Amino acid sequence: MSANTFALVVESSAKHPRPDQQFTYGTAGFRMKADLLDSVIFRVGLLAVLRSKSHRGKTVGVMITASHNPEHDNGVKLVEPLGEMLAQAWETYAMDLANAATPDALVAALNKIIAAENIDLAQHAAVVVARDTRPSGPALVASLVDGVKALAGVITDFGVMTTPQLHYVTRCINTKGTPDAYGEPTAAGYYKKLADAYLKIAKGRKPLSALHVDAANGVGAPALRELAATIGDQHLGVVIANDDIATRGKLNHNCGADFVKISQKAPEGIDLKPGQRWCSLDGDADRIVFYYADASGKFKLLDGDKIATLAAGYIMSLIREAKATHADGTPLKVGLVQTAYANGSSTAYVRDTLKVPVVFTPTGVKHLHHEAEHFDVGVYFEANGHGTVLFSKAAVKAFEATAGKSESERAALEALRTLSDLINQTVGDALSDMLMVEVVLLGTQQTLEAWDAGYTDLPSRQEKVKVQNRALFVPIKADTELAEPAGLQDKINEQVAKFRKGRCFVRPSGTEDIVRVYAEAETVQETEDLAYTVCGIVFDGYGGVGERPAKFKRVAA
Ligand code: G16
Repeated sequence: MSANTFALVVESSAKHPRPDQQFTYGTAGFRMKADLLDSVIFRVGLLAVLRSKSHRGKTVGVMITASHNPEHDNGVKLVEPLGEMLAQAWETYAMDLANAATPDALVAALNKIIAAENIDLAQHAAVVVARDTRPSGPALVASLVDGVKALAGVITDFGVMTTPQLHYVTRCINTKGTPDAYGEPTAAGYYKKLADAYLKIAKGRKPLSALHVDAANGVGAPALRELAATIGDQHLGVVIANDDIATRGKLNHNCGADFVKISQKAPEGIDLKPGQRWCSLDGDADRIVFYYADASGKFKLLDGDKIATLAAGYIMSLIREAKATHADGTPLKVGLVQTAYANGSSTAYVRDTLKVPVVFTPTGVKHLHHEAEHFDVGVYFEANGHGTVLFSKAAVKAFEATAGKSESERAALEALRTLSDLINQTVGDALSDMLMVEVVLLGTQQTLEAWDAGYTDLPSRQEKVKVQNRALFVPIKADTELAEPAGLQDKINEQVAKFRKGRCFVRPSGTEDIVRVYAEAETVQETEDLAYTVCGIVFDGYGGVGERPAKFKRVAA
């Protein structure tokens, strides 16, 4: 393609100069300090147009969010036409565009993608965008619009939405008028779909006590308010805390799902009383964790692993009750997908008690989602509360085709059909997951304590170590080991061997400029010893920067 074809790209890109910085498409897209992102997002606009053209004009989604990260960060991720995360081959293209150092290099990178993907530039292209509540969002949407227009794409701005809502509308737009129509491509359509499904199950059941929701001072607050209003308070009582999206600096600050999971305590400023039911969303409402205080006031966490086991156990019991099978009588394949962060007790419970196969993938819902698609019912959750349950077309067909011989069989089939509408099929969704948990607890009239009693978590600890260059840490074996830096894995193994039920791994974060250290052991003390020893090894020997945290242990030479 001649440079003339890209005259507008070159002209517009001059308004979005690239800082001297290397950009990586990480666990959840590009993510960093918001003031570094202008050029990246302009170029993501170019890429989104090419992705849409490569899908013969289907609409592609772009979400501007840094999710659980601090308010001054922002980020961007691309969404495929059916709502999945961007295909991995295109992540490389995204990086090629973001890192092109000159206008000529940018045009060359565009031409490379066009040739490799055999793209017809005359093809129509459509892009939808939404953003979370970060103050940097509107300017970054403007950068994206410039990029999309520079390649003559059409863009629709959905304003402030949760990340899962953007995934939902993208799928709705692309399936509208087809047998796979997913719903109305609007926020109102999203609330109605979830509310209708929830009410089918909840109506006529004894309501549970109010659910207190920490909305991380993010977009989940207004979204939940809309959803709860659509459902009606006689069927779902919610009390929303941390719903201040107007005051700067509050988003995710000492609150939200990530804070609660990592610090293993309630958000600051809330009064957690025994008998109350609580959950926390993250900044873009794609993660959720639950918690309560036991009779002695002790904080108890129900994380993504607990949500996965609750969902898998419930759906398995419905399938058994409904006697749902494939048309040829073969059983539906139920499976659970976890990452290295899954608590060892949860994996044992799923395998030994629920008798459900478990598969492991590297961190990042994009990996878990694809693995879950191999099952008829694929339950996937990261321990951090990010996940969903996928129903294959064959499973949905089985629920629809099975008549049900008894009242209880028919009720179980109806519940399964309804769950496949209630549970977001595109991506992990805190609001949809919240309703899924409520439905299970309603069905069994379980308290959070009773849910928690299924298995006892091994003590675990997750820490961050700031290093000079996290790219030097190369994870393998679904993040459970490091291939590089040479020798570090042996040092970790040596420490792990000293602890009962010890397990520990180190991996570079794909969303923050740090490496993460995860440890598990028989007791809290042993877990802390293992975690802080490995943190010390990484900090002292592998480029730790800044002040050395006092809790990091030193290993005698
Ligand atoms: C994103 C990903 C998650 C991942 C998390 C942390 O979550 O979608 O799958 O677990 O980042 O990733 P890392 O450990 O690489 O920093 P979110 O909620 O921030 O979009």
